[in-house]
Amino acid sequence: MFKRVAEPFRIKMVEPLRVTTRKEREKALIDAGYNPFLLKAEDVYIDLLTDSGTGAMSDYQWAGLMLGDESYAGSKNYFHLQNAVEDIFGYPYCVPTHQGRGAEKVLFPCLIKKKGQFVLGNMHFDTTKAHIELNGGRAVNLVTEKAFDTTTPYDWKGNFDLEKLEAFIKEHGVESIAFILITVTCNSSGGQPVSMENIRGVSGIARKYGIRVFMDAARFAENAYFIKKREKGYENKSIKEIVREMFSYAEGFTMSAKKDAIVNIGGLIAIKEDEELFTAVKTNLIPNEGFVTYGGLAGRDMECLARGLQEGIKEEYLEYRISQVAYLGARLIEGGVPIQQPTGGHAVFVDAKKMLPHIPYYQFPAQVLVNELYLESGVRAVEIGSFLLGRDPDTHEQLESPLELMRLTIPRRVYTNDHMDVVADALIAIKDKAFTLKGLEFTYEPPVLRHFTARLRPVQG
Ligand code: P70
Repeated sequence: MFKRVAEPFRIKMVEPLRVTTRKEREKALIDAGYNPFLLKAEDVYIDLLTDSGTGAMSDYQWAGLMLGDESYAGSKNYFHLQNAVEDIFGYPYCVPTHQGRGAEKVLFPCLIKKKGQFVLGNMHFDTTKAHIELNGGRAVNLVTEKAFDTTTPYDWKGNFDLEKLEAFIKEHGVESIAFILITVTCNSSGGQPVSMENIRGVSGIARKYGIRVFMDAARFAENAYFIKKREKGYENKSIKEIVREMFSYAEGFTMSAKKDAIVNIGGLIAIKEDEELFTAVKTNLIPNEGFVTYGGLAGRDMECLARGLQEGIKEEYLEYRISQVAYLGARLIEGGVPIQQPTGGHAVFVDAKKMLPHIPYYQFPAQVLVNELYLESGVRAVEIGSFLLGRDPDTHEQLESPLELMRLTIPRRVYTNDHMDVVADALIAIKDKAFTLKGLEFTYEPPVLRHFTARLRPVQG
């Protein structure tokens, strides 16, 4: 029996949900062109599209909103934020940004010096890849092959393949590499953690060749929790001690604070010791995001963020958080639904290739599953597979993703395990009729980032 962990909070305010009929959902999905990004949120019962900016703030964070110092320059909330960053990560230099991609847009041009330089990652998230490419760089994924075998559990499916990393550096030469970016946890491989040993290994190789290391820190606290639970020698360390060590191996980070810092909007760039780099960041921040002490956020947003960073590393919160995701995973495994194993930090990833083997990648099996889950139960998930991957920029051929996944992304402190049961029951019911489901084809396909606005229909005939 799975041991459920009760919420380490009680509920002070509620937001009613609307339950729709199947008929209403059928109409809503047709109106949305079979693309749940285009649904009205009020037509969704349980929204598992993303864990980004969808968390519930605490009473302490909401109280912080009233303490916003909305001065253009030198807001006291900026200094609270800076103190929190220094306290948790040990980095003295930081600036806020409006969200993660804002941080990427400001930092990356300071690091990519020549056109065509590589940015080596475990697995870059798509906005990250986009900002690398917009700055003339090339994004390279070097995640362990074990990540692509969903049925065999492995504790560290976010790890770099260190042999591949060193081989790549030797083959292409140090000059061709702009920097290394470690994404914790690794979103694209299933919210999977990177071990401390692996982070240390990456940093060792980087030091040997004189390459800089940065972190994509969106889910840093969930990664630290996995290290505490799974890695020998860390069981008695605090989350903060683990975070400190993780970040001691890097020179700086970008962060979408909409995840582990539990705010609805916000991002960060922080730097350990390179004052020259920090000056370049500040210079680039001003025309893009705003002055250095607000970077696209209101004073009140910075206060919530400073408080959220501290709440996000509390162990009793992380234990509840990770165990809720694991609970949904356990229910699905028990019901015979194939998922990426073990479950990750922020989401359960259902293997649609295994569940709908009769639908080829170019008819988007995971998107078919997302749509059927919505019809069955009003739950909205998101496709992470060939639909999201898109076409080869040169040949325009549809690319085949190594994994066809449906991501059930769990917002923080928002839903209960009873909601998780609704999701699990719906998917288990779908499993038995999966063979009747049909693939999808485009009726409208935008040229870039098509998955957000594309329109589809079931294949005809
Ligand atoms: C998600 C969202 C954002 C993200 C990330 C990592 C590791 C940077 C960013 C950018 C985006 C999303 C995807 C599908 C549906 C809705 C939203 N991830 N690095 O859900 O940060 O969004 O703040 O600019 O995961 O995974 P930001």
